[in-house]
Amino acid sequence: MLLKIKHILWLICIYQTTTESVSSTLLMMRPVSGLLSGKVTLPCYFSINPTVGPRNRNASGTDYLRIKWTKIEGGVESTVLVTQNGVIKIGSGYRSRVSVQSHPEDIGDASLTVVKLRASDAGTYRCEVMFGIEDTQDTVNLNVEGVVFHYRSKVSRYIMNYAQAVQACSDVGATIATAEQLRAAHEDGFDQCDAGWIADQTVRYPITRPRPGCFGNLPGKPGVRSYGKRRPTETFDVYCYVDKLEGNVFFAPTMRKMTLDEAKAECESMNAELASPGQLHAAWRQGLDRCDYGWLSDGSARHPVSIPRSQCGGGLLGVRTMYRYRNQTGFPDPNMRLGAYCFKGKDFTLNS
Ligand SMILES: *[C@@H]1O[C@H](CO)[C@@H](O)[C@H](O)[C@H]1NC(C)=O
Ligand SMILES: CC(=O)N[C@H]1CO[C@H](CO)[C@@H](O)[C@@H]1O
Repeated sequence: MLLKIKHILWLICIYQTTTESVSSTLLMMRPVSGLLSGKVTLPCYFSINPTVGPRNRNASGTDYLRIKWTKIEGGVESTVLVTQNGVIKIGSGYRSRVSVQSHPEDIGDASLTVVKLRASDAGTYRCEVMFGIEDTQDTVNLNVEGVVFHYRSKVSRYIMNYAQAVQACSDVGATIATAEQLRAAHEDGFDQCDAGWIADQTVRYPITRPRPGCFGNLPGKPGVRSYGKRRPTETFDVYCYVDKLEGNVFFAPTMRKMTLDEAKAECESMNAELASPGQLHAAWRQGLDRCDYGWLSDGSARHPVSIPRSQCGGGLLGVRTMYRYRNQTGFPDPNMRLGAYCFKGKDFTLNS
């Protein structure tokens, strides 16, 4: 971290000594956080009162204004939005999701608003503004928090009515997902061939790899399938949503394999508790990667894969669930010996 800051400060020095004639700003990267399917504004400001030199005016007498937002990924910059004298161009993948103020030159504000946020929007963005004689650039990091996951009752498939589905998400440290959250997760590649309750009392499932048996109302096409609004007494699985993790999830550092009760005691011996499925999914989103199944607070056993490997989860990303039966139902026998995922809250005080 310190190295990074040093590097940036060093850049600022170089930049200022080599570009004396142009007044410029290059500020330090600041992270901005948004939530899945939510809205965020990436700040970028420029001076509307240049102090040096004649202003660079067009025939019409107005200052030439160009705003360019790009995303930097692996050293490659891709266009997010460019606006030049009132003409606006938007990169694919950002259509109807990004905008800037309609008259940025009046207030010196070239900030970018992004809506319907996806997890894949996270990363580094650069804004470049040319206005009159001014040439401003700035870089900002965006974090996107929030993850949608499928949840099935420990008893069997498709046995929760709407009220039980809402309760099930709450019991595992999450809330029932909204249709917007499921759509954003689908755009990031979420694929699950199981019908689940959504907050608006519809039943849906996200398919990115269309295949027989999962076509629903969209034969052959990727997209979120919908059964429409259902009676609250009908029974399905559920899609839950969890935003941020207020603490730490870790795999219990012991070589011992444990029953569910032993796993619980092991976490407690470290002033922690068994993590909930919601906490494990939030930790997975933050990069937790582990190939060992571990017990969780609801009595399920799962493990997070955030680095694809063929020998772990078949090269797929996500949180893998261990089922008792081949038809993917039932939680494992509590006497089975596994690892444990523990959770320790941020404000947890050690009272030994
Ligand atoms: C899944 O398999 C188990 C054991 O074979 C069986 O008892 C159960 O009824 C099956 N559940 C479903 C939903 O097919
Ligand atoms: C001097 C100057 O900035 N000229 C600009 C006037 O506007 C056109 C586009 O309408 C720009 O291409 C010029 O660079």
